[in-house]
Amino acid sequence: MKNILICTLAATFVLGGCTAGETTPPEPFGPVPSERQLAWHETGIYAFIHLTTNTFRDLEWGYGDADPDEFCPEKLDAEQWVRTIKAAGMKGVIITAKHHDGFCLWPSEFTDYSVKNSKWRDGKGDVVGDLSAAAKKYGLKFGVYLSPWDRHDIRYGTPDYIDYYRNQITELIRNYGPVFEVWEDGANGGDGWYGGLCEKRTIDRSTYYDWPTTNGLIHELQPEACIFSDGGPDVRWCGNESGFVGETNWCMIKGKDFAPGKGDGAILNAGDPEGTDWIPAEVDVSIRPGWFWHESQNDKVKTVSQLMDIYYSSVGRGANLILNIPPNKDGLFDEADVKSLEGFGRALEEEFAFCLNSRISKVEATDVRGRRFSARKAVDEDHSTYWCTKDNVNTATLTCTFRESVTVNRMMLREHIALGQRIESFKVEAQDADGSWKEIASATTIGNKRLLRFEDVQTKAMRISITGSKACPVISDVNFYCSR
Ligand code: FUL
Repeated sequence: MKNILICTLAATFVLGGCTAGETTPPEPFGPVPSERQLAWHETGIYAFIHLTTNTFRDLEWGYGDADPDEFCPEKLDAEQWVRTIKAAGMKGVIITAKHHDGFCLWPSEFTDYSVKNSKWRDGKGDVVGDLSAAAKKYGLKFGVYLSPWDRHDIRYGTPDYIDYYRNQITELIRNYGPVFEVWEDGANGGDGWYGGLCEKRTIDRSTYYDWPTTNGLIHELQPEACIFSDGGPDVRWCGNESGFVGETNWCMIKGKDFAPGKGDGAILNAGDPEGTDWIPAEVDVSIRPGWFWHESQNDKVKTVSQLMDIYYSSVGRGANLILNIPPNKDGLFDEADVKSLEGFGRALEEEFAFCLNSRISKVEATDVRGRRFSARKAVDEDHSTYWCTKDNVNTATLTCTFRESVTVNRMMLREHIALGQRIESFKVEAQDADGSWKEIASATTIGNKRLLRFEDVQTKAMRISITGSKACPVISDVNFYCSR
């Protein structure tokens, strides 16, 4: 009896002042990410490794005719790569197991054109195996790039080649997994060695590979693996190789309009607010001008500040970043690349080391769905909780007052994307000593993450106004930082 009374009282208290629905989360809006995509969004930044016979021939696209003996990275040390990747603050690594030249960096049972027929380590070497083991040892996620275009193999262009491709992707996942991402490159078709026939071969990019079957196989073998290609199915290309996604970046596109090597670059860059499928953007860029190592580019390694700009225009706009670091002829990252990456790792840590949220004394919002979704949920440390307004309230303001005056120059905002991407525009203002509000920044989409950097602002209060949203805003994080 006593228990029943307490429960009744508690229920009355919780519901007091609320109408039904205020304590239930909003319905998902539009396309939403799958479990594997949600995990991918948390990965943020990872490394790309481009290595093959090209490295020894000073080439970007090998013709497919190099002798396996030319592949000879005498000092190859995958742990050196992985240590550097970790020091740069990256969470994973993807390797070109086979690039367009067709040479396989693992001893595949489905071709002779691989490390097993190279004099490197007497044919006993296995670059993919070494890297997968090093990644496990150091706690990095691991992924594979298997070029759909193969300029070496005589089967390329025939149905047999599709079996070959599927056998190899199966072999890679089974022997070296778990993999978090599989990269299906769009570059395709043209001239090549093709078993010595040295000719031009053209395929139909939309039909030749029968991608739905291959992708189904990958997902069956490795349900956690996100598949990257120009148009997904899980992750899309950002439309350029220069290191940026659109200032406005929606995670949605109409997947049916795309295939590897086929699609509208502008849509890939910005996404499509009316898109029917959740296919977020990945920004792929190299630390050097080329994807492969070239001695002539040793003095063209991107600086810490260039890498930071790329970080803000990729991760900072809600995309993921895959940064390529090509090993040299010895099979090692060059000193210049290591120096830049270590510096970048330190800079990244310093950038967000000093969070000011613990100094917030009061958080108010112009609308709150219910106590479970209070304004405070946006500034707590828990990414899984969020501030949310009532249905149909699509504009709102969140005001944070600090205990004492603080210096702010960085911000991070995140939507709770499990319920869809909603916000179209927002602005940030700081309160002046005289009580008036001054605009500090404004931007469009938020999505998984939006990073802002601005000049030092000395203030006792900041407010964020959602000025446009497709449905009630659902915000999991609003973090303020002071970077020195
Ligand atoms: C492109 C390829 O042609 C380049 O060689 C490189 O692998 C890059 C990541 O993708 O499409």
